Amino acid sequence: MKIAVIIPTYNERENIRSLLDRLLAVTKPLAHHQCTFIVVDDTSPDGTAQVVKAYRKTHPNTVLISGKKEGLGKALLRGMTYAIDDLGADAIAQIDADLSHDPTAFGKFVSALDNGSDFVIGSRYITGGSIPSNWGLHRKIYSVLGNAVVRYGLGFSSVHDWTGGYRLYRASYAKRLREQMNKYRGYVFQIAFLYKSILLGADVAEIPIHFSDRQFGHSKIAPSEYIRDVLTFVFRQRVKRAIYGPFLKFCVVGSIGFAINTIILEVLVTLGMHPAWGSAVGAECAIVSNFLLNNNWTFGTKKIAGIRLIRKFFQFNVTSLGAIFLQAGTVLVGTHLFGIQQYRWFYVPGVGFGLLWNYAMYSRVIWRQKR
Ligand SMILES: Nc1nc2c(ncn2[C@@H]2O[C@H](COP(=O)(O)OP(=O)(O)OP(=O)(O)O)[C@@H](O)[C@H]2O)c(=O)[nH]1
Ligand SMILES: [Mg+2]
Repeated sequence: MKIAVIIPTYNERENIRSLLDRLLAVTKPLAHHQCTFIVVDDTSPDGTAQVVKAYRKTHPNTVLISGKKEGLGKALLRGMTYAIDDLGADAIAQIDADLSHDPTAFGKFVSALDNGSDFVIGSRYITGGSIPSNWGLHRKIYSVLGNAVVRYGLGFSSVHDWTGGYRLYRASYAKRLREQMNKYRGYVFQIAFLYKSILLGADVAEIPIHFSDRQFGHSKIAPSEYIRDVLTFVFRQRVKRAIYGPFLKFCVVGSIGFAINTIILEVLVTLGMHPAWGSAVGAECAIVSNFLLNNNWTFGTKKIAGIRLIRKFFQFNVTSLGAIFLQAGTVLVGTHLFGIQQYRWFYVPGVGFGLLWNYAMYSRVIWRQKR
């Protein structure tokens, strides 16, 4: 397998040679794998590029890509593009240049890929992994909390470390995602790339790593910009998933149900039926339509079949009562406080509460994902 190892550098003159030496030592014995090291340097003022150029003379499997400073994400993307287009790599690795990531762990990453994983990440937050014990409390909290926000915010809690930059993945993910990755210029690139790979179905493996503080040079991360980018990313993705996910379909199904309810009521009243009965028949027809459409479309991936269908349909009717109570309760409280004429002001939020209730019941009870 051809592995391209991307090493982004900005002012890493004191670290880069040592990292390359150590990486070479651990990758040499890897039979069946051919590694190329791509240093992506943003014309570091400290002369990192000169060190790499000198190193290349005796180590031809080292490549230097120089560019202007546009952020870590842009640098990683340049490295990916070179790995795909120029090297024809099968797998791509990323490692920080500041020796925070231990190169001796790299063999475990390769084994995990050999064993069938698609995306291997170095993890500080699983058993066997760690962050530096000498970090102050605020830095530990910042690191753990930041990671937790991403982990739970994006809703893939089985992956423990989202913000690290030590990874190895199949090049196919970089090929499929590189166009979309263009918009993530900074450190959020790491999170976005992992997230999008998971959405494409990547099987993630985590290797415990000890993260050590850099000894030379300075951190380039700008905390306020990073926090803003991460929160924006997590929020946007959740909204996107909510809009394009089952919720939108649920609303469409609900609207069809509402139309069925209204039409049947009007037809039956025209035929001479009492509106109360017409309304009840219409409501039950809407419930049947909602149940079938939700089962086949909204929650089609968790479709209920066979004899369970009858039990679940009964459950569906019972949970729908909750929405009716919420709607009626809101109207009751509102009219009690502000007078009967104001009922429309409370009918609308009442319908909204009922909608949320139904969605929660359908997704968490009726069409609950079996674990
Ligand atoms: N080419 C390039 N590399 C960058 C840029 N920003 C950071 N890097 C590199 O990305 C890696 C991680 O950056 P660090 O500044 O160490 O950030 P960090 O490891 O997330 O944070 P610390 O825990 O403070 O070290 C290092 O190898 C940096 O040299 C950039 O704009 N361009
Ligand atoms: Mg670092």
